[in-house]
Amino acid sequence: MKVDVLLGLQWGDEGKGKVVDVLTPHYDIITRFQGGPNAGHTLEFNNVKHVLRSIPSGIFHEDKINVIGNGVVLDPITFKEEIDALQNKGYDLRQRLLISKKAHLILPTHRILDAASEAAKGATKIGSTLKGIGPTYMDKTGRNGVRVGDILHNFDEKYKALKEKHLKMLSMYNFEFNIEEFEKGFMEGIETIRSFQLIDSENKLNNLRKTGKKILAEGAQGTLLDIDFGSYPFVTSSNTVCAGACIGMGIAPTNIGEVFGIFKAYCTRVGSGPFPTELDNEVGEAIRTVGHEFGAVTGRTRRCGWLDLVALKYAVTINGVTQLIMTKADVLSQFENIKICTAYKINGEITNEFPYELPENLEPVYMDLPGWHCDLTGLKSEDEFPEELNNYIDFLEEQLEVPITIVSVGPDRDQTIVRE
Ligand code: 2SA
Ligand code: GDP
Ligand code: MG
Repeated sequence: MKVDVLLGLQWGDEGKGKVVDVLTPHYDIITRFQGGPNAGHTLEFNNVKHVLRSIPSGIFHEDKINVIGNGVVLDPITFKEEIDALQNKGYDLRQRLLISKKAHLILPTHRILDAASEAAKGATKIGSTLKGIGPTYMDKTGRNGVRVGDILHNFDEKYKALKEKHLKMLSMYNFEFNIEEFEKGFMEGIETIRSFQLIDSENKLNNLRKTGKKILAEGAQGTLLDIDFGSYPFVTSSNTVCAGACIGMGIAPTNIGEVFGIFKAYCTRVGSGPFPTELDNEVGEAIRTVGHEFGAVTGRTRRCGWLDLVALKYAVTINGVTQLIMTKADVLSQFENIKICTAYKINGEITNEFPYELPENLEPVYMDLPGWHCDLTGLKSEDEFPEELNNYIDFLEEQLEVPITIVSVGPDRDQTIVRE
């Protein structure tokens, strides 16, 4: 049985959590394969909203297994917070959540290093979520990291050695910090992690796959934040693209099946970095207000802009997307006309290729499509789609050469339309 992957095609927050939850009944296992608590995956059902950080979005379905894969970086503090919050809501996850021993741990000093590094960068800061993601992946590739499996062996020794190294590094920054503030919660979180099944997830996943079990891998952040293909250096520190799913779970490329690429009917970005179609005006503000575009973790204002087809085509290619999922078309109902960026003009030259860098003088070339101008949030089937929305979908399918098989028209599970 092949493993399907669902991942973001833009700068994150495309609605991955919501759609993974909707697709979960078709699968046996849901996995996360990269990123960490920088992610905020929101899902809604029965009028309750849940925001997940490190736990896969299949967790609300009782009979499913959820796996935190080896490519994830896990913060014991936020993990315990997440577990406690879900337990308080009546969800006991002990039997349905498994954690890879090879996932790396985010230490309190990783968070402090993240904050110190951002403060030192000043105006050129990445706009990180300050969750310690970059420093943890640096220690992973630098071969200094502490892994979940170490909790079962010589944890204290490894923890102390890495903490000491970090304290030396921090002495080079002029940055005040209080490690005690985090350390108590960290040690409590380690005990929470210890109470779960810690496994060699690559073996478990491949064995399940071989016995016909269906696995869905859930991406975090988005393609344009990928460490290799995103708008470097304004990116996260992991491979968010489809190839990252192979690495982050131990699944061979030949065993990947469907690749669901999810995108908003417009674009958002949170944090620093170039954003060609950004609308730093009342139109962007209107999208933000209606779309509630604020960081699910940090509450930061998300920058908003029109759909960028140049970037989207790039993302479809890099990921080998086989099915597209479009979210938040309902947010555009307010507009008479909707713009789509179909090319970039750079130094007078028109290009359709996503360039090495997105220069400041880049001018988006737009085409206008008529808006649908009606409320989509109550629609139940594609037969009810207004003609203008059908035209918008047809145009994108033609340009991207991939079918849009799911259209989401609101944050709730029920506001999801599968196209035949
Ligand atoms: P980091 O913390 O090192 O990964 O930050 C590096 C860049 O990656 C961006 N990033 C994100 N972008 C969108 N959504 C993310 N998750 C949260 C959400 C964000 C929030 O769901 O809303 O609450 O602010 C996410 N995580 C990382 C980040 O903004 C930097 O540009
Ligand atoms: P993720 O990180 O990709 O899971 O996305 P986030 O949860 O960070 O942000 C997506 C936001 O949009 C959340 O608040 C969702 O509840 C909401 N959402 C998802 N799909 C739709 C949709 O089709 N329409 C509207 N209006 N909101 C949606
Ligand atoms: Mg998010």
